[in-house]
Amino acid sequence: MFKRSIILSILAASLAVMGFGSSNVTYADNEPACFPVVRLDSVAVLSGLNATVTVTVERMPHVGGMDLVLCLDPTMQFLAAEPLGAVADWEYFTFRMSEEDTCGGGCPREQIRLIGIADMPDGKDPDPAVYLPNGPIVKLIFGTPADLDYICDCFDLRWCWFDCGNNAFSSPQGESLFVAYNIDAMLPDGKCLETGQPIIPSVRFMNGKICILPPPDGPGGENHGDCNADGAIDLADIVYWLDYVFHGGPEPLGDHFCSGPCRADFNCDDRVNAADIAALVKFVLHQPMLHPCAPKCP
Ligand SMILES: [Ca+2]
Ligand SMILES: [Ca+2]
Ligand SMILES: [Ca+2]
Repeated sequence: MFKRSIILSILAASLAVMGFGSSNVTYADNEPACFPVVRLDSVAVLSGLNATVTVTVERMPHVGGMDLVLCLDPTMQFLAAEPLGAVADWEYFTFRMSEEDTCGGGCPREQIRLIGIADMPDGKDPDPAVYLPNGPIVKLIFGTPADLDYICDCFDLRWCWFDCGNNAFSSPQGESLFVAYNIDAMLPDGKCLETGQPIIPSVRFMNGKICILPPPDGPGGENHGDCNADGAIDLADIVYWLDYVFHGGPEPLGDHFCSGPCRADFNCDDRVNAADIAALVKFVLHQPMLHPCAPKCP
């Protein structure tokens, strides 16, 4: 039932884009603040590490399928997408990527398409709860460049539209599509509003970004916390620090970069105190995180 209707709705959208059908537009009558939201995270990640960006849905009515398209700067390397929450229990989920230039030249962009269908024609019905996928729905994983030229740069992740069926959720029976509340601005040719398919412009799509943090090995920074001067910051340094400060153990080994007490001063505030061991423990247990002495972005 549903699968047939989603196929019909896709067909209807295609026919509509080709100019068939009559105007049949339904506008949501609530305030934009109450509209369903589809949101991309903004995240910051150390240069060269993978960035995880979550797609989150809020206030969405019951839906049975989605077709989402986002565009990103090719500097970010898209690696994978994984369904989350209710969408992880949908019967079909796939992602595709394309590097084709769909904007007429001169604007290289990469596109990621996320397609999900709650109920496929496999004789099984999904749990009714999957039709209400509010919360995180997809995890996107990107590789970031290790190139120092990108330090402190941010790269946009934007929802993008090439035709009416992009960035749309279908109703559970597939008879209508929930699209961007401002779809006429996203597809300025107005084609989407002229389709014969019931579309409900109601969803607020919010963009995200990935920002690249400086590496934690700024001048001298890597020495702060390396109490045993072996070039790594790990559990042994916590032990060394505790012994030095609380049990009268030996001073950390200094060098011309960083004196002994300098190495115990993990957070670079020129004092050795409890704040250093707290930050050091957090750093060792929760790496990768930014070293407190790393150069900061403006
Ligand atoms: Ca099924
Ligand atoms: Ca060490
Ligand atoms: Ca300190």
